Amino acid sequence: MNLSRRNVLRGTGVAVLGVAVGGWATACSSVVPGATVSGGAGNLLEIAKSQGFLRVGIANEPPYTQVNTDGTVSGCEPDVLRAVCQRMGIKDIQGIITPYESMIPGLNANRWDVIAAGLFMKQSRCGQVLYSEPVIVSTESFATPKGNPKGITKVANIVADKSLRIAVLPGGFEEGVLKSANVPASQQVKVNDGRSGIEAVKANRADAFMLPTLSLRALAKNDTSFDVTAAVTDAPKTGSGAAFRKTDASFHDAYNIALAAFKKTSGFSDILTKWGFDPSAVVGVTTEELCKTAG
Ligand code: 6CS
Repeated sequence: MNLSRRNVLRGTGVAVLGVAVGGWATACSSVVPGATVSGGAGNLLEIAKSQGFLRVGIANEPPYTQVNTDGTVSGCEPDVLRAVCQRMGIKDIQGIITPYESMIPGLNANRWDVIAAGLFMKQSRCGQVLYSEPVIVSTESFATPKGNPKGITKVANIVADKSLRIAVLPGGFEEGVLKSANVPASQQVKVNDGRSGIEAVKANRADAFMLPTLSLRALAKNDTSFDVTAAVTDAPKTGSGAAFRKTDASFHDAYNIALAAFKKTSGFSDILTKWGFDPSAVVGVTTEELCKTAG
């Protein structure tokens, strides 16, 4: 099987495993041949080295993750993961696209062996996986109709006006922010991805769509029909890194050592800058700090 960077599979919220066919997966019930299904036996590094790839749970939400039309996996987090894996003797990564809410369950069910998707750190997630040290720090924003007619710039606006409807991804960090602010489900419009969130605003099914600032700006590059607010000041700082199973602590520790060395190279700052992230923003930020975020 061609394990070039063209291998991308599509996972869903259910136990879907695919056979990589050098591009988009076709769902089937069998385990993917050559999958690093380490089974949590703690030997992930050996398996990944011998098979030449690590299976990674991703979304497709530039600039955090991006699946190109030729099937290559990119985006800030997969590019950093690939570079660090190569420093560890693992040739490449194989992406499986899955919703954010399925990333941790899929990891712990051995459908993939790492998450590198901008799955922002917070208490509930940090309790279920082992996050590497952070790779990116970023912010949240709202997409609104042109001119932001309802003046939505903060979570507090949504709390104060019960008529406002906010689109969010199910199980996403933004849903957790609204939940922490006691915004009822009746004010939340669940959408599957960035594009459908924008469509919900354009169709007036939502008054705004909450997503990371850089993701909304990426969507706005191809669609000038909506506005993107400045960073939401009453949402927590978001940050993420690779996430591993708790049973892969030895891989996690080795990854952190390789990541720390990579962060000192221009290769790290080049990747972040290429995708629009500020490499200096993550300096001094720790997983311990980001895992204190409520939710
Ligand atoms: O961590 C999350 O759940 C959020 N992360 C990104 C990169 N996009 C939306 C998602 O809700």
